[in-house]
Amino acid sequence: MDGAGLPETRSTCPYCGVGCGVLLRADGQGGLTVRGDPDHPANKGRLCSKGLALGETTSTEGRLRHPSINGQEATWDTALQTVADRFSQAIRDHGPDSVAFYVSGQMLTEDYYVANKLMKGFIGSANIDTNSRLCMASTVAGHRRAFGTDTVPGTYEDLEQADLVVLVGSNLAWCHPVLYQRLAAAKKQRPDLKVVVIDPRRTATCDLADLHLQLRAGSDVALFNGLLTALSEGGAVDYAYLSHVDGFDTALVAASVDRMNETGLDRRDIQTFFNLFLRTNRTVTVFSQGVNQSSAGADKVNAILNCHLATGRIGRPGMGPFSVTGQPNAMGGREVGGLANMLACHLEIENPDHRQAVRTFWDAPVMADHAGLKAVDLFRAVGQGQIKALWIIHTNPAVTMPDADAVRDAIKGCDFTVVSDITGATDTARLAHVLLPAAAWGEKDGTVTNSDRTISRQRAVLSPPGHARPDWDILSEVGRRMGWHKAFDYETPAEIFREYAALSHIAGQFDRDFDISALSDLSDHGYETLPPTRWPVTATRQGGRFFADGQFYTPNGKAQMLALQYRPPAAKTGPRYPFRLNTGRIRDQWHTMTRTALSPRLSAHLAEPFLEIHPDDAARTGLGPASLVRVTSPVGTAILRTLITDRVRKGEVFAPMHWTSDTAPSAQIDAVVPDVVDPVSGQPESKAAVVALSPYNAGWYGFAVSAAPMSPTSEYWAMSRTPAGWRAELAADTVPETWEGYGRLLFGLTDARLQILQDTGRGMARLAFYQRDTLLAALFVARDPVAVMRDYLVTLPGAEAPLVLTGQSPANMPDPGPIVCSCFGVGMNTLLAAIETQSLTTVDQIGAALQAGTNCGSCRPELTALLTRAKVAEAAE
Ligand SMILES: Nc1nc2c(c(=O)[nH]1)N[C@H]1C(S)=C(S)[C@@H](COP(=O)(O)OP(=O)(O)OC[C@H]3O[C@@H](n4cnc5c(=O)[nH]c(N)nc54)[C@H](O)[C@@H]3O)O[C@H]1N2
Ligand SMILES: Nc1nc2c(c(=O)[nH]1)N[C@H]1C(S)=C(S)[C@@H](COP(=O)(O)OP(=O)(O)OC[C@H]3O[C@@H](n4cnc5c(=O)[nH]c(N)nc54)[C@H](O)[C@@H]3O)O[C@H]1N2
Ligand code: SF4
Ligand SMILES: [Mo]
Repeated sequence: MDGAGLPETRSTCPYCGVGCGVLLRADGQGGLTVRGDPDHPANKGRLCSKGLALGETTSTEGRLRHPSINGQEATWDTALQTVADRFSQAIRDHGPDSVAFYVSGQMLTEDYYVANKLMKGFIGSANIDTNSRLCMASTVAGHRRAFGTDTVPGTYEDLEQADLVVLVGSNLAWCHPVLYQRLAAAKKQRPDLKVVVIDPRRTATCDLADLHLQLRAGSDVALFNGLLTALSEGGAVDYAYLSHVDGFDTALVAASVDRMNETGLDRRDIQTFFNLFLRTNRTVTVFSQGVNQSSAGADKVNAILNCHLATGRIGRPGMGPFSVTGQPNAMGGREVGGLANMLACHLEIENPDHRQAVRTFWDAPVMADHAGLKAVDLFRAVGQGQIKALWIIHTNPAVTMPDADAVRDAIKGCDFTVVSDITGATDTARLAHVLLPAAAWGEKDGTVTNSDRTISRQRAVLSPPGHARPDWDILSEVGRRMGWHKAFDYETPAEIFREYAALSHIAGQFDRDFDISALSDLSDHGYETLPPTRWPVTATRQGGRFFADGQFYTPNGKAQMLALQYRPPAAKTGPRYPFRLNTGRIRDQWHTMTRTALSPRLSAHLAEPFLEIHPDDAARTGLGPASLVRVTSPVGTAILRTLITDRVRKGEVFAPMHWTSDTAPSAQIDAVVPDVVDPVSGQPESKAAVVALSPYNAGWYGFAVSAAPMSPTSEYWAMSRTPAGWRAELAADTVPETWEGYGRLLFGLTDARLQILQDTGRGMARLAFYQRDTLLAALFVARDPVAVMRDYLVTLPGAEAPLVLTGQSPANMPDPGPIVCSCFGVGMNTLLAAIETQSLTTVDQIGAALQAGTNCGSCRPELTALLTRAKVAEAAE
């Protein structure tokens, strides 16, 4: 309870793998207030911008309320029977491997458990793979090769206790913001804590870095092989610990082939990094998608693990390799056997004893006896007609799989596709034969595991809209209707969790590390009140770290170092495709934006898709500031806004992954990324496509604001939400017959009063639509990218705004500029003005003056960058 007197419910944030605890209070009318849970070990009360905006994203607007079959509303009874019948029929006619599930690291452990049990134990196929294949598969493979198990050895506290934190391919400031804040706080307290960032881009995370190694994309193995050699030559090898490790000598021989020129880094910077690593015992190496999403992803992981094994810096306070997970339950999915090549509880599908034990435990009729198709192969098989029935749950592969257009075509061509989602407005949901409404976060109960093995409860505080049901419940009922009544007779998630915990006891008997058997007799009340709990949880052990004792889970109990050779990314740049395309995330959006884009605050940070390009490359490609650029790869094309910046290396460009047909149809970046995968892990190389760039010179450019959603049709458009409605960027080749006609169609305003200003000779038009004096919508058109005060104009729809057509704010109402602090809505112009007029020199002073950066803190790296910019400008004067 807090001051307001209403009870608060503890739950867990549904976004990133930090797994922050939240305190939720429903207002009884569908609204929700959210604050950080001071007692949760992951965040101790902190939240980032996305977590804080959760209350703005739980409205039932746009939610699926009932099942549908071929677009027609259907009852649950008909829909579920159709799913069960069509899957059963495909299995009868074509065998168990003719069906597949594609699921998600955002599902609850209980959802995952039921899906996995149904596919692997009852249907008898392992054709269940998850979007974690695009996310964590290389780490899973690397961990298993080195440790014999997929286990993160350490805990979050290690980042705070370390003397050196190396961040490899991780934009922690934007993607794991609360963990970043914990690290920033530790560094502030103990400035001797050094941070090294290894990333081809200068990201917001570099704000904290003592050293940024801006290496060439894909060259991490060359760098870490060099490091292993330096550790050996510099006397940092822990020979006592090596008695627990095989493969040191061969790994060292392979590593001694010097390929460090491939990194493109200055040798002195490399040496600085090596020296730091050499002399710092308490070292944590955090890694993420810059490592995993690579055709050498598993090798990159093992190159990092090699260095930690050789120095014995593993599983001890402040020491260890640390893969941070992306999705809220990426870790839980790995534990519960969500990947096509695993069984539940770290048991292995290739191991007949493991299979038999699971089969007996489940009393399963048939057990999958070989690994199933991994995501990319799975959708290829769908495309080739080998999969007759496909069920996609909690993920949007038509947007996020590589070669996304081919994936979309494959799904479209599948005989029978089921999609479970919370909204029907996704590129994948639109392709479903049967569309099932899922209960969303905040409406259902279950567990998730975060990056440091802490299992936390998500709890329901809202009612699902219409007939929506939790995923575990939908899956269980299909299992029952397929004839396995007893095995899927679950009534609560607690029952599922207890069964899962009991299964982990068997895993313990096979000497697997994932053992939570002490939770197998948890009462319903115990489940309801389960506090955050780090596994293992057995009669004799709870939580802690792994591997300091030298006990591994390989057949001979020793860790394995690997002999690794640097391999460049699969696609080669050349005259035809001279640029390397890196892709990733932005601070305030989550993947395909089905939830975060509902929040105007989150949408204000970066409202449009963009391509970061170095100034020299922009000049030689003929790209001006804010112009549009066409990005073409061997598989597809996209149009993006040019963002000229020296944050990227020459020859490398970066685009975010978030936009879809609903938000910016020509900016879907996975249409450009080919489906090349790592041969070991099957994880796609999402960050190293090769592309050609050319200016997209449109016939006209437009900027529009509106109180209601718009219906753009132009070649290029990008639309996002604002506090007053919507905004859109537009561009197209052909000038419409009349701007009035175009505007009325765009805004759906047939009779509204129009104010128009036109100069046909200069290709300029400005239109404002009113109801009486209230502005409904406005459109600004020019022959070049439109220069108007966007951040002022977006505030006007719904207001009395007689003077819109100037496109400028009146002198007494300065344009705040693009939003930097989304908590308090503070724009860049406001910040720069205050920095100058009030001579602010620190982020804390900015906070005192404008509040910016004082709530969630996610924008603090950007505030530092603005201070630096202001200082540079002053020095230049
Ligand atoms: N705001 C936000 N946060 C998120 C998410 C989100 O959608 N939005 N998604 C969550 C999920 S599922 C995930 S998996 C995580 C991902 O978290 P991160 O991995 O931190 O995020 P990315 O932006 O995908 O990529 C990280 C960095 O890898 C760099 N990189 C690219 N190629 C290379 C390379 O060859 N070597 C090295 N060393 N670096 C390289 C990129 O420049 C980029 O800055 O974020 C989670 N958190
Ligand atoms: N180019 C490029 N591509 C990438 C990446 C990259 O860095 N670059 N990153 C990859 C990575 S790491 C990841 S994790 C993936 C993520 O990619 P996806 O998982 O495909 O993206 P999301 O937008 O998170 O999709 C989640 C879907 O689940 C729905 N949903 C929300 N809540 C529920 C619920 O409770 N139940 C059900 N059934 N549905 C729900 C949402 O509406 C949404 O449609 O993208 C991958 N693709
Ligand atoms: S860091 Fe932000 S997105 Fe990640 S779990 Fe915490 S509040 Fe949620
Ligand atoms: Mo991910």
